[in-house]
Amino acid sequence: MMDKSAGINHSGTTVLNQSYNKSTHQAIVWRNVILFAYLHLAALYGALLIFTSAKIATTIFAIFMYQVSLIGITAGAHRLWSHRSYKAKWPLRVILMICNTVAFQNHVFEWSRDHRLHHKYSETNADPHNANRGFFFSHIGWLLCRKHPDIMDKGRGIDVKDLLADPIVAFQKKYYKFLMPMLCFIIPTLIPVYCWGESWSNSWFVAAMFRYTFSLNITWLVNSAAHMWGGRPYDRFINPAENITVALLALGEGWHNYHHVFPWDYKAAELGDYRLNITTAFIDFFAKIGWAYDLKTVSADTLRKRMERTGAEDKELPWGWDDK
Ligand code: ST9
Ligand code: ZN
Ligand code: ZN
Repeated sequence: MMDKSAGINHSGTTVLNQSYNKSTHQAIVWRNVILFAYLHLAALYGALLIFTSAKIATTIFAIFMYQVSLIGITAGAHRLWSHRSYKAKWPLRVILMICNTVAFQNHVFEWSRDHRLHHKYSETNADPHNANRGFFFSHIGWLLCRKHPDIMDKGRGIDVKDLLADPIVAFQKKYYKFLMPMLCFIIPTLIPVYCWGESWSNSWFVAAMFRYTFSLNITWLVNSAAHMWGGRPYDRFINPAENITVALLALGEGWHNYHHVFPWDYKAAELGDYRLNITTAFIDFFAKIGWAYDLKTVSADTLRKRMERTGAEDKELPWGWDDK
């Protein structure tokens, strides 16, 4: 059932009560507070080890694994499974599922269900990481407390049948408790030790703790920074913004004003500039060999009309516009 205060904004997003209802108590989950505190302290120690005792191969490996894991989020959970912005044959879906498991951001089913909710009820209590509650909440705070009741309520109306119908998503969901520790923590710790003689401690703190915590924070920046800072050339009435720094770090996911206006575009950006959108290069490569197909995008005419109707009045141009 729709709230009495509900309406539709310019992006077709359902708008509920925009302000956070402080009377709803969301209990703090102390287990998560402790685990995330450990994770961040361990990551800081890992960063110190990078500059003191870790082998260069271990640092390169950590950077590589960060990119691999984020591709599983950007090209996998996000552009493929949450938005169906392109189709992928089963070998590519298997690769993406493996990369996604390395990222440990919950399995694809949970990630995509919550992400569809984020788009439909942006910046409301039904948005899991409601940016109207500030930087801390939208960045990490939402993972430290119980979900707002509106999330369960509105979440029941989100169609997730397509996700469960994908046997690769169902397989990952079923075996996540085994696959996730193996791929996110155990194997990335074993490789540096057995392949180039790294110490156990350096391997754990750099290739597992630092790499994982860094990847999480980059992803969370899309929810926090890219919902606050940047230009709004496509829709000036919404918070999501074009954030170059986030785009660079998050493999092309910082063009968030565009993405919230046109979530079905496989580029998640207007421009297909590979330098600031590695994920698009990845999908285009697989399209060339036929494993990715039916890539959806937005016509120049639709784009122009939308910018004229709702774009920022100062017509601030997105980065790289001149390259067109
Ligand atoms: C992590 C996730 O970090 C990061 C996601 C980032 C998302 C970014 C998205 C925006 C970016 C856009 C561009 C993307 C590009 C990415 C860039 C990358 C470079 N609908 O959850 P529970 C029901 S994870 C319907 O336990 P609690 C359901 O029955 C880090 N129903 O709620 C559910 O059971 P089940 C590692 C829903 O108890 C039940 O409620 N992971 C919905 O309030 C209980 O659900 C962690 O640290 C819904 N939407 O607990 C774990 N939701 O699921 C963190 C729930 O079985 N999470 N239900 O069907 C937790 O510990 C808990 O979820 C909690 C809430 C404490 C936060
Ligand atoms: Zn968003
Ligand atoms: Zn999205």
